Amino acid sequence: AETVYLKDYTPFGWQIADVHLTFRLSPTATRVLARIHFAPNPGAPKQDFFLHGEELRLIRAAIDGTEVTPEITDKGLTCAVPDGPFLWEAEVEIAPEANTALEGLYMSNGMYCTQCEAEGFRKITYYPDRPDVMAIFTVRIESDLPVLLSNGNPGDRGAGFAEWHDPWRKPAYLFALVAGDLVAHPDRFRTRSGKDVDLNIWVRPGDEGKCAFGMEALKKSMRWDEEEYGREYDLDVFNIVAVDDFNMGAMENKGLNIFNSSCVLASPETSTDGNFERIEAIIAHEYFHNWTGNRITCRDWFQLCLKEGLTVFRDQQFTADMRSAPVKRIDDVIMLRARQFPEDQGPLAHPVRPESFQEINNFYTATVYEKGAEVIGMLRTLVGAEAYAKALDLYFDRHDGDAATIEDWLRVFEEATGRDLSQFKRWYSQAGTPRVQVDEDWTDGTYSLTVRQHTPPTPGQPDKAPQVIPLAVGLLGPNGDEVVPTRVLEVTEAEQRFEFTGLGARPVPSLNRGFSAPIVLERETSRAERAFLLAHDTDPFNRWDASRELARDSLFEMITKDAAPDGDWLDGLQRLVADTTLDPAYRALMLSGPSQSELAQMLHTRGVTPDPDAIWSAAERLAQATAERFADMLPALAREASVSAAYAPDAEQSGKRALGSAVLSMQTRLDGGYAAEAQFAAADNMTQQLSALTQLIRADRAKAALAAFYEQWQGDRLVMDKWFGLQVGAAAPARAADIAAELTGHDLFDWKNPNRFRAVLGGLAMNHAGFHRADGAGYRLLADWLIRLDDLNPQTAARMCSAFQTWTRYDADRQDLMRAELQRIADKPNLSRDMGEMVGRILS
Ligand code: HT7
Ligand code: ZN
Repeated sequence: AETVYLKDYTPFGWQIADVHLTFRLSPTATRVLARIHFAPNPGAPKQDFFLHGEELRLIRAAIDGTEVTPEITDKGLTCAVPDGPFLWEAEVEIAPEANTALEGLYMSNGMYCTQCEAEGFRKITYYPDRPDVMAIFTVRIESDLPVLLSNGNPGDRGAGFAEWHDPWRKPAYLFALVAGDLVAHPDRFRTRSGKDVDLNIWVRPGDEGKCAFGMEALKKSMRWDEEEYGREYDLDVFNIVAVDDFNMGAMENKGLNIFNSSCVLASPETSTDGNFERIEAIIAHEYFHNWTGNRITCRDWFQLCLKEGLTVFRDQQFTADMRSAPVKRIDDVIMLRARQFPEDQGPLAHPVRPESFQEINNFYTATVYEKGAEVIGMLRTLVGAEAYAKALDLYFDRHDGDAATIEDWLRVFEEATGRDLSQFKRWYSQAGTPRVQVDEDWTDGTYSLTVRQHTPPTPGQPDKAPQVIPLAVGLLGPNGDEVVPTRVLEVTEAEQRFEFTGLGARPVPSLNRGFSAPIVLERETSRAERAFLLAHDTDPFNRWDASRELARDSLFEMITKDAAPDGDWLDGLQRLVADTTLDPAYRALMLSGPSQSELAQMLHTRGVTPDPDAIWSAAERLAQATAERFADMLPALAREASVSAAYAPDAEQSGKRALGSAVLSMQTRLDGGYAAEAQFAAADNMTQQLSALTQLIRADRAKAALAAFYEQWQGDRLVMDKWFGLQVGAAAPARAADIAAELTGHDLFDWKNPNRFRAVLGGLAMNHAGFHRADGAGYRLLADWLIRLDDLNPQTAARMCSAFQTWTRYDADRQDLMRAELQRIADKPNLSRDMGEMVGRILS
């Protein structure tokens, strides 16, 4: 397959004034008529007139009214065109019903919908399908379906048709169309300059009752963006549509966001607290794209982090403001370490701004999104909140309407602050997680820290230069008081020394507070010092991280030396969890141990080959020991966790329920499932119902509860995804692959639906010891299904290949088994470009 390089960027040879599209909808033979005014682009080199187009049947093409016969390949068409401006007309036929890849125009439960990012528009009509070609779109939809939607503001509407006009120039990836039998949950928002905006969440009849939360989240996002970033909404309407068949979470199409129904529909009975929080964040994320992504878009797909990193950073800030900032930071770092660190430390490592790709869909990664957001966070830490705001204002003023680059982004910071960001830019070009060693010295009342950094090699990047690392540091005195409040050390050299004077006694350092940089701290610290930080650190992130480190150390000893759990750590943990002045959500986080894949990663970095079964059994022993240790505290904690008010998915209540879930998990280890059965029977919300069901599965006592759950929820697609996913994800490792295999034969296992496919096969990949079962059954099952899915939906299949990305960490037998499965995928006839690239990189 062809590789595309950032260095080869060339502007398109023409500009587009306007695009008129007419859709005559039919499941098997939709006609798309395009009228596009092209004019030569004075800034571009001379080139052939090439329009992207895939899986299109060209009916007719004309230039300035004269029919033409372009040369057509499976990638697009070329055609001789006049020297000056011209009108391009084309009529094509497409079959949305046959589109199982869910890119372009496709059908989901009788509803037409589109997904054009990154390169789906070329499956709708011939077009320069690249983000730097921006145009004004006018759309006419002809169909008997009652609801016909597209981008922008509504125009004429009558029997069997509707027109839409988007006054803002946009790239084709932001185009959207929806047609179906839908009902609206309407509302209204008045912007701060007094403009009224009609808001709608469109859903299938029957789902109307699950829209209220999403609508509130949307209004909060709109207000927040005005208050925090000075950004106002810019159309008369904002529509959101819920779709059942969707490859990812949601899509920020201009004025017409399309959501995976799992990311917008919510009710207390069917959604967990975690679902509510995620929905609020995704609605915010897509809404924030209206400025960071839509008004200012990307010049090319290598600049994807320009919109995604920034928009993730903005949605993280939003959630921190709406809920608990420390809990949000810890959640985000857990996610980063679980998803981005393995990417950065394995064969799929790539820079936040990649320099080449075969299939851009493979680069919607944790590195581009989450590490991209960390890079923005570091920039803000380095320049300060005020300068950050000034730089953002300049960015919006200068680049509104542009297709911009990372260079444009960094330039506004340089101009707003007078800083030289050339070294900082390495965060965008160097892959890999920097390792930072810190040594301390205490001499004659001067405390010093010597910081050394290095970044291990990654594919194609053997040597790394030092990065700019904002290391937030605080110092604690021997009695636990903070003697030096948080200060940001700017580490720029491979080795650098920082001094602190005027201290009466040798302090204890609290390093990388708030996880100020996405690094791995390599520091030999005593358990006593970690326990001290667990007890005293004023930085909530580092207090949590100290506990996490102690848990990891204890598990390391348990796995490698069959040691007993660290009793001192459990003492410290008990003291913290008993502190009722602390947020229950924070205490619940303290009680959740490191995941098994995180432990595998820890063992690997410490030079030990991870044995998934040994990891699982150590984690079980530690959980049992923790439950026994906390036994006396459980009744008091359960009382504290109980909520008497009506269910609300807010931070306060969900924090209590999270603590309640942690208590139930310990209780189940002590009573074998008695309390969980009672909670399952009494639960009036999904959070408690599902946490009880999880514990019952873990206690191998879930038969009746699973049947009752099925009986109750078989008509609800989203809840049934939970039913499928949980049985595999929470299964005992020896049984996970068999259960997954059995569920793929269930009547309700619709493997063409990405949510259902991910529930079962993604659930298997998440069950660490289950997936890595020594006989290879987990690997085989996943590979079988990825091979099958590849013909239908390569994008989703390829994303799920990353389950194999850590294959070289494991023992020789498991490596052989995984390599064989990867090879089997690679050898599949007609393997998609998506899968070919992923498997090739993983095997390289
Ligand atoms: N910008 C979107 C990324 C995206 C996507 C979404 C749905 C289906 C396929 C997709 N390909 C790329 C989502 C976002 O980051 O907001
Ligand atoms: Zn996004």
